[in-house]
Amino acid sequence: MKIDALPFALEWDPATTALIVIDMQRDFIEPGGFGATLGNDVTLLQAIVPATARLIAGCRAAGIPVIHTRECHRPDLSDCPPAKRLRGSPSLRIGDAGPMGRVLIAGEPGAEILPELAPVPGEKVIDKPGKGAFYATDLGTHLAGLGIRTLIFAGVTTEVCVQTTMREANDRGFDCLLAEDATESYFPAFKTAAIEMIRAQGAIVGWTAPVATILAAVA
Ligand code: TIU
Repeated sequence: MKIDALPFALEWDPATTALIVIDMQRDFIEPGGFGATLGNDVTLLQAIVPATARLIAGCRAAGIPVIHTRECHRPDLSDCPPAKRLRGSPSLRIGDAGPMGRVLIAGEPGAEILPELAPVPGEKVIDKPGKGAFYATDLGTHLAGLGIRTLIFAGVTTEVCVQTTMREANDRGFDCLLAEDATESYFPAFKTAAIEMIRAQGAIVGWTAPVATILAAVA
């Protein structure tokens, strides 16, 4: 089968495809969380929630596995490098107490996935300490167990955790497709640039397509 993607049609098989939804957590999308502590306008990210929900629903209906990731750290911060926690001058550092609990800590309200996009029973949820979802997680083993060869990507932020994970996946031999309107950045110019650099040079990192195009192919 083919998806009408850019820079050219993507050949794929729904039986060996999974959807990865990256870090659609309150900490990145609601005021008072990690994204806001870094000085970002988090409201920009809220716009992709409906399209992301449609993509998740369409994949579920087609039997395509949905995998969710959460960027977060253990309460004792043993998996948070000091270089990450101490960098810059955020209003609150990772592990500090904020309005949604301790910033970017597993089990705290801010680390939870938005209720509209919440995993359903049986869906894999991967807590990751890095920007890439393969680093220090069992994602690679999980995908190998499922026989997955193609990955559809959604989530935030486009040029940070989404692009890092796509690059990791590309090096591991997966064909990667980014859902253009189910991903967002705090910096619109970075989203545009990330999408262009992903599909440049003959899909050097992967493909991109709108959610409606992906859903038409999945249905
Ligand atoms: N800051 C930023 O743009 N992103 C992150 O820190 N993590 C993710 O992208 N999930």
